[in-house]
Amino acid sequence: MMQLYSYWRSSAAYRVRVALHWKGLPFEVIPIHLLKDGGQQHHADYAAINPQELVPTLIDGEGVMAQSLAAMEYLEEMHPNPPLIFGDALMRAKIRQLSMVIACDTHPLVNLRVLQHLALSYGADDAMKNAWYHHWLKLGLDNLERHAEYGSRFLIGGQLSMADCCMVPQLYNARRFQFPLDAYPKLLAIEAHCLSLEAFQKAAPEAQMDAV
Ligand SMILES: N[C@@H](CCC(=O)N[C@@H](CS)C(=O)NCC(=O)O)C(=O)O
Repeated sequence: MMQLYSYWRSSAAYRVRVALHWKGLPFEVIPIHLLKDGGQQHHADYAAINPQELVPTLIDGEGVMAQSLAAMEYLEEMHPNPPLIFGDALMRAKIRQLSMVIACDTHPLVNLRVLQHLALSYGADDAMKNAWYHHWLKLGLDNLERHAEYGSRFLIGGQLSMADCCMVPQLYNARRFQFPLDAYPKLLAIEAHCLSLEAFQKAAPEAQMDAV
């Protein structure tokens, strides 16, 4: 059985949890608490598995995969049905494009270690960290809202894709930081539909064994 090193509130781990559940793949969650004991991601035993000291890490037999997009692409190649990356070459590129708007150009700027660095090295208080977070999140979500279509149940292609697996966890994260979402009616409608699916319900932060 595969194993996933995960933290219940990690949006990157949430992406991979959705992909695993959507594909109906059994997996065991190994919780890594990102705040407790100085952050368990920095402990030597975990750093030996994932030298980037981030979650998630997906283990499949001898295979060890860090980076949520790489892990989802791996799952897609090993277990293509039901797909998360589908259609012709252009559609597949667009799915990756929308996924990367979140995973490459939004989330890395608002990640825990970035916010911690702003506070520790530049004296940013909570208000400053929030303003930083809101700035970068707005750019990412504005972009996805422009791509989404009214009445669509998913971000692209009329079916669940890797892009939805990236977008929905970021909206969860946005609420934690009191980011107003009224400007994103299309994304909210897609999110509502996704959250009605069993894969999202099982992958949701609150449904995790390490949720507090
Ligand atoms: N690009 C990575 C990002 C992984 C990442 O930043 N994970 C966060 C949680 S969402 C983390 O482990 N943060 C710990 C820290 O910042 O120390 C991926 O997609 O897997």
